[in-house]
Amino acid sequence: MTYLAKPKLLSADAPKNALGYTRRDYEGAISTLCAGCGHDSISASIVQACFDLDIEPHKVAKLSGIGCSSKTPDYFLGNSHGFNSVHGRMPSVLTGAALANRNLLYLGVSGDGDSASIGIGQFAHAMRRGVNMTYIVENNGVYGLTKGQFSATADKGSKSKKGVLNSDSPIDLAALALQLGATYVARSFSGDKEQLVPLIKGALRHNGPALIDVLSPCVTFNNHSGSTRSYDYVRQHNEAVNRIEVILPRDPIETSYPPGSLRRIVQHDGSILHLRKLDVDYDPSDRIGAINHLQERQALGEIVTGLLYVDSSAQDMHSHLNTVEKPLNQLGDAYLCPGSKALEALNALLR
Ligand SMILES: Cc1ncc(C[n+]2csc(CCOP(=O)(O)OP(=O)(O)O)c2C)c(N)n1
Ligand code: SF4
Ligand SMILES: [Mg+2]
Repeated sequence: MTYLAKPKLLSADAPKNALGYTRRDYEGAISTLCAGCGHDSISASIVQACFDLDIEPHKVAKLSGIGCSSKTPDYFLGNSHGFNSVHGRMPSVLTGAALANRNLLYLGVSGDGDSASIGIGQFAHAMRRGVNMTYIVENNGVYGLTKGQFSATADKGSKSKKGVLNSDSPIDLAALALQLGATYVARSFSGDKEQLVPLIKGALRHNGPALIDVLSPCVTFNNHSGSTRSYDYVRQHNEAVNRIEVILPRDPIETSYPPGSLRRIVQHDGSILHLRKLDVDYDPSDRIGAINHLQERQALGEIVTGLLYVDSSAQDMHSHLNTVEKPLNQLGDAYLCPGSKALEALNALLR
């Protein structure tokens, strides 16, 4: 039952972060998803990333659409702001919230149906407008909540649980985000926490639209042979281009990677992404190269994961629109009603 809070039984030596919080302080209600659902592992990775980054829970706004994936914000960050919107509409609701108050950290959680089917237009505009958000798609290739119909990310030729072949071409949300102007694009797998947690951390510290497409098997409707979103299939076809480590400005810069295999990227807030290259030719600052790489490898049946693209000097929607720094609900009367003289001058400008 989602309204049942988790019991707060804690061992006295549970690790605490710099704010004095334990991991439990970043958790939410008890999950009602099927046991083994990939989405629960993503929730656990979000909890870990926020704990590690010492994020104040009340500074986070988590928004979602409709679907099993979109239910998950109830299961993490129980002390944060949350809004469960309409199917496919999370990006516009989040954009509005971000425009009204830029002082929160925006986390959008969605499904492949929510983002690539009904919400594809909203997804596209959030990416191209530069909304400063971490956008996580929990991608299982099906509409889990409505019992397993193919979604728009399902591979052509993949088989449903009942043996029906999907005849439509898939939408690759990471490739689309690259084309639309997202400034941090990654792909990962719910079963690879070691890869996913740092990717979420890097996205949360990024200034601009950060998309993480996370392959997240649906154990109930899409985990059979013939599916290209099953645990076995993703494990067998996963080709990571790099592994990242996120170092905050306060942390000592230590790394166990041999220097030749390392690339260092400084984000706008001073955090450092250490990228251990696994594919020597892969360059995560080359947008076109990233698009080509995804398409080439997809044609070979590979699932490319890792940090696919990052623009560390990205500007977000607020700087594009030159918006006011203060949250709108904190603007006083004097600012909002500058008086009749100022209004006359403004009207004169528009005549
Ligand atoms: C406007 C509207 N159309 C259709 C639905 C029915 N519906 C609910 S969830 C869903 C699909 C969810 O799929 P996805 O986003 O992939 O999430 P998953 O359950 O797979 O995590 C659909 C079609 C709805 N709730 N609202
Ligand atoms: S139906 Fe699929 S996506 Fe939904 S909770 Fe169950 S395993 Fe997860
Ligand atoms: Mg889905």
